[in-house]
Amino acid sequence: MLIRHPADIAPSEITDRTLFEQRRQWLKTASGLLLAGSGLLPSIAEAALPKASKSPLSTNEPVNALQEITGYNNFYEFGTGKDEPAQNARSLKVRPWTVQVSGEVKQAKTFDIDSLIKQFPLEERIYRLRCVEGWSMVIPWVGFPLASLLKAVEPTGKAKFVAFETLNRPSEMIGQQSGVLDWPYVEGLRLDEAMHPLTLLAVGLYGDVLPNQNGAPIRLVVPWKYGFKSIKSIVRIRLVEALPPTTWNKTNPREYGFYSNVNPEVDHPRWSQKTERRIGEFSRRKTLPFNGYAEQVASLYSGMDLRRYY
Ligand SMILES: Nc1nc2c(c(=O)[nH]1)N[C@H]1C(S)=C(S)[C@@H](COP(=O)(O)O)O[C@H]1N2
Ligand SMILES: [Mo]
Repeated sequence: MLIRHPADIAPSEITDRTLFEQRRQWLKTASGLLLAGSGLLPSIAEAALPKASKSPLSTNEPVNALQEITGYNNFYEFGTGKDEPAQNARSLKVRPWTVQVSGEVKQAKTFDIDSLIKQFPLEERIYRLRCVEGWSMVIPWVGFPLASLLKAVEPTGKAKFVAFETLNRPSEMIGQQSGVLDWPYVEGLRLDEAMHPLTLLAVGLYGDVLPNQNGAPIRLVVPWKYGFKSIKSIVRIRLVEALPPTTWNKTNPREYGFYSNVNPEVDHPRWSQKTERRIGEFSRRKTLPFNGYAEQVASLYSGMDLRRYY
């Protein structure tokens, strides 16, 4: 179900947010802490995020319900079924966690996730997410621009692309015990795409820490590209000179290119991309060029043949 809300109320402030607050409050009580200490509850109380400011880059479309966002996922490290990540990702340990940023930079750094969350001011960004399979959601992310992190390591003049890597830990990521994809999952962006103000590193959603199935503790969100570009549970980011390999392009190059900008004019070889189903809705809606972000990002691709560079 979609939650309807007046444009002036952030969706994270209603309904599901109230549940989060209640859970947090309850964890602060003696019995709550006792249970949390016994490992019977997730450690939400310790892991709460600093306050996020509201971003003007948000869409004012109604957001999807928390249960939809956390119950219908693509995260092949935890199985290929939409409901499998919610079950299987519980085993993922997201602390300690570091993100190594290296390559063509003046200041290679390894960031501890908790200091990273404190270092960069958090924003709430409500974005549309369009999966290449033909469904979409509206998700209230919490995060900071990838550009902030990249500026902190000072890319050299040789840096042209950014390569991302997901954790490789088959003991906790049971999907990695199968050969359904080449592990670890890798993705990439051109440097100007990576530096674009819309490109987000998300550390939360609905005002709280990222659920494991959504890519905890830190994942990329590139709202004008098909969902698979938004790589989850990132441990490594490298600035590189040459176009980096990407998981879905390696798996099926005819169907998945490097750019993967949302484009209703370019059909997937096995289906049309002209329409999509917003999760929670019955009838399909039109897919917009660049997922509705054309005004902000189309200029990144001026002069490029987007049929060739799909
Ligand atoms: N590491 C990793 N990242 C991934 C995926 C995956 O299987 N593994 N699936 C992608 C796909 S196809 C989509 S549509 C989005 C889904 O994000 P969500 O589950 O948070 O909605 O994550 C992307 N990131
Ligand atoms: Mo997807």
